[in-house]
Amino acid sequence: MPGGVNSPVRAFKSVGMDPLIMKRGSGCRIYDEDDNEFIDYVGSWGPLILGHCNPAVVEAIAAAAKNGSSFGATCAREIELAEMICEAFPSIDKVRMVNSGTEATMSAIRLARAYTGRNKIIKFEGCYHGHADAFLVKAGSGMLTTGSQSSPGIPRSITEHTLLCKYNDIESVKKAFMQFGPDIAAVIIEPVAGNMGLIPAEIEFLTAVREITSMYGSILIFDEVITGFRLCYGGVQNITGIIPDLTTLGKIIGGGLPVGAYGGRREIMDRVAPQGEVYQAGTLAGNPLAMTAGIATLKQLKDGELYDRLEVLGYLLAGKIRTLFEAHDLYYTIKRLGSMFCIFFTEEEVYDYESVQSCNTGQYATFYRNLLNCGVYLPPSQFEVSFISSAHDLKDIDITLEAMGKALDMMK
Ligand code: KE4
Repeated sequence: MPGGVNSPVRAFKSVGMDPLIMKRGSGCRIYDEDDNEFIDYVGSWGPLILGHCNPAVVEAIAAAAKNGSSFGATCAREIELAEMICEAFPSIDKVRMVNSGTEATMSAIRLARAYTGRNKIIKFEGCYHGHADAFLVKAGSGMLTTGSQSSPGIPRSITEHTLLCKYNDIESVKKAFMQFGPDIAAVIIEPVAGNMGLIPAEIEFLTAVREITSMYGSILIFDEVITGFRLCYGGVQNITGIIPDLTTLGKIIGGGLPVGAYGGRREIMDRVAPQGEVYQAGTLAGNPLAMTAGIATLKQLKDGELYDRLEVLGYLLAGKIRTLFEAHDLYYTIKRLGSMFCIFFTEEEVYDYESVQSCNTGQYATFYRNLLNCGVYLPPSQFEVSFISSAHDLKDIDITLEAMGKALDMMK
C-alpha cells in the first residue's frame, strides 16, 4: 500500500515515524500489534464519540449482520437514520446517504451547481472537505502534512472554478463576490474548522457569509462532517442559529462504519436523482450495517446527557493542559470546543490558515513521539483535532496529564 497506509494522514510522516499498525480498541484505549496500549484521542478522526467497541453499537451491528450485510435496495434502517438526521437538523428537510464525507461534499457541490446553474465555488484556505478534485486547492488535514496544499492530477479546468478565501476574513469573501458573484454556485465552509487544528469561525464572520450568499443567491454549505453530532445533538448550526442551505455529514452518523450524507431544503434536495436530474449513486449507500451503527450511536446521544459529560471532561483537560504547559514555560495556544481540542505549538493567536503556520511542527513532532512512548495517542499531525469520547473518564485525564508532563520533561 502506498506509504503503508490507506489514507495519508495515518502515515505519521509529519511526526517523523513509521505508521503504527493498530490491532484493537476498547473504550478510550487503542492497542497496536505489539500490544502497546494508548489512551486514544484520535477516535478514528471523529466517528468514535462513544469510544471503541461501545457495547450497544457492537451488539446492534452483530444482530444486523445476521440479517445480511447489504441489499442494494432500501431498508428500514436507512429510513430510520434519515428521519433521525432530519429531526436533529431543522435545516434538513431531505437527506441522501453516501459512503464517505468526500462523497457527501462532492455531491453537495454538484447539486449546488445544478440548482444555481453556476460554476464557481468558494472554499477557505486550511479547510478540508475530502479529496474530490474541486477541493484540493490549499486544503487542510493530510494536505498540510504532505508539504503541498494542492494535488497533481487535477486539470486546471476544474480548479479554475475553485475560489480561495481566507477563513474568518469577510473582506476576502466580499472581494470574490465582487469579482465573480453571479457565477458563484456555492460557498462551502467548516463552521468550526477541524483540519488546520481547531479554529472556530467567528460568529460575525459566519453571519456575514450567510448574508452575502443569500444576497447573491449562492448556496451556503456547512461541512459538518466532523461537527455533526459532535458538539450537540445536531450541528454548529443548531448552536449558532446560522442556517445553511445544505449540510454535509459523516463520521459519527455511521458509528465507525463507512458513511456520509448530504441534506437540506426540500426544493434543493428534490433535484437529486431519481426525483430530479442531478445524478449521484452508490452501491453501498445506506448500507444496513452502517445505518445500524449510526442509529445505535445517535440513540445514546439524543438525550444530550453525554454532551454535558464531554463538556466537563473537555473543560478539565484543556485547563490542566494549559497549566501544565505554562509550568514548563510554554504559553501555547490551546483551543477547546466541547470534546474537541488542539494544542497549537505557538504562542501566537491562531484564527486562520496563515496564522497556524507559526506553529513549531518540529517541536510538536518531538512532543508527539515522547507522549506516544508514555501511552497517549494524539493525532499524528499538528493540523488535526483531538477528540474526547464518552468512554474517557477523570482517571484517564489524570493519566494523560502525567504522561504529558513526562513528555515535556523529556524535551528539556
Ligand atoms: P472522508 O471522505 O474522509 O470520510 O471525509 C472527508 C472530510 C470532509 N469534511 C471534513 C470537514 C473532514 O474533516 C473530512 C475528513 N477528515 C479527515 C481528518 N480531519 C479524515 C482523516 C483522513 O483523511 O484519513
